Amino acid sequence: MALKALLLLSLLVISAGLALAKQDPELHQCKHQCKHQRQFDEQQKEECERSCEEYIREKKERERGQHERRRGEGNSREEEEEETQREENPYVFEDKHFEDRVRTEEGRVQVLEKFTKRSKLLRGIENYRVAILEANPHTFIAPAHFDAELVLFVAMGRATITMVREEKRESFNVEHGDIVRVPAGTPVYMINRDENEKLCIVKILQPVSVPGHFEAFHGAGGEDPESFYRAFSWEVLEAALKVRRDQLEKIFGEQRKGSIVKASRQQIRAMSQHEEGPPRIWPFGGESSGGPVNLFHKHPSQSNQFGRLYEAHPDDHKQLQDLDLMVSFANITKGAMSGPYYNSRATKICVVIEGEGFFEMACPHLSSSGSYQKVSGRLRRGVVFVAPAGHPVAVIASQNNNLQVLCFEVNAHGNFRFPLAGKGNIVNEFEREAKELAFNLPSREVERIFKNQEQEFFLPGPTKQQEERGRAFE
Ligand SMILES: [Cu+2]
Repeated sequence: MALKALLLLSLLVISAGLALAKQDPELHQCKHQCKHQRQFDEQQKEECERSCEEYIREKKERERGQHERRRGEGNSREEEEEETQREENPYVFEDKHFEDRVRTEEGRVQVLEKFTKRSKLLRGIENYRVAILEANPHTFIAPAHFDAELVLFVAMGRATITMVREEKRESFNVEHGDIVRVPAGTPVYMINRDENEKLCIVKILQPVSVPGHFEAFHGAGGEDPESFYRAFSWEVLEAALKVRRDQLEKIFGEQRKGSIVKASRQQIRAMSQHEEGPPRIWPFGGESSGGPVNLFHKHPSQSNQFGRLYEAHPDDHKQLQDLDLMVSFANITKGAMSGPYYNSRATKICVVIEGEGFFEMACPHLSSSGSYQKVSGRLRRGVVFVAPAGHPVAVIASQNNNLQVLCFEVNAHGNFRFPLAGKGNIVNEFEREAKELAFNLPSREVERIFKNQEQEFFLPGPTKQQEERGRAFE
């Protein structure tokens, strides 16, 4: 009897232990951080842990609510099927797919989830991550290095970016359209030097340590951003920096404002004027030394009344060469579209910078019936979409606003764009017999469609867009 009771008791203990171990990893992490806030007393730590629990509970409730709403929506079988297809569309990312890495009163850094989180179809670009930094006017973004190769695009505002390269410091004043390469591990910091305008920087990162994951390492900091110096024992730090512990505690204990903070006008002026390194020479200042390239100072590679395309190719820019990355920017006139076309080798990762519209893409992977699935998505500021190599795609601007899209194209070397409409479309290149045989129609009829094309790449968009969009999305 006693033995049985003992057994029961130990079982209870074990299952309680299991329940604890199964704690939500995010909750665990949150509580862990509470425990390690050195400035908190015991009561504050408890409060902090309680707010963690509350946060997770609310989050779970929100998620449950969303799930139920979704389930409640579709009535007919068909609608339900469409719903699953939309959920399985792994090529479009919206607000909810971003996570705040940094959030202070003066700005934030949002990181997009791993491309493979929803579907393995994007494993070809698994080792790329997208992040967006936003900072208020006259702010300082704390020094850090990353275990990732980094390419920045200034989407809005004016910044000064400073990098430390082997004992020398280089600063660049950058503005809308500038592309900056930050090699992995390079200490980098920046300011928003504009007094009124927000700074918005879109980043693509290629992790070099843990595939698909990157971290920021802050040395100069305190509690927030937490300095990595603090991870060392006092003994080691005292020896390394040759100062006493109380001085160390002071220097690594003051900063609590986070990694984006307000700067004074004087500080901004001083930091944006002390530009070291080679001066900027038109069109791309300091480019040979790895400085910025401005996309908009280049000639557009495509330009007509329906849109403009700017491209920075790795063959032309050393900064992008080893990453095999092309950066492009399309400004599609309202009511017009780009494509349809496909990339021969490159996979496009696109971020909508301004405007609205939608895209359509043919994907054989998502279809169960052996044909092509039409993948589509509504586009507006901040939406990210991916067009893999070989996939025919068209991007359409709304009737009301131009659509501005920034794209990072991975595997750019040797890539060709094959137009599927417009002048120079692939069918036009076929000889007569091939047209006849492929379409099973007289070549005249095929040519009437594919030869009757005036524009290239940017084309007039559908006139019945409203209807089209209605069909594509809801
Ligand atoms: Cu596909």
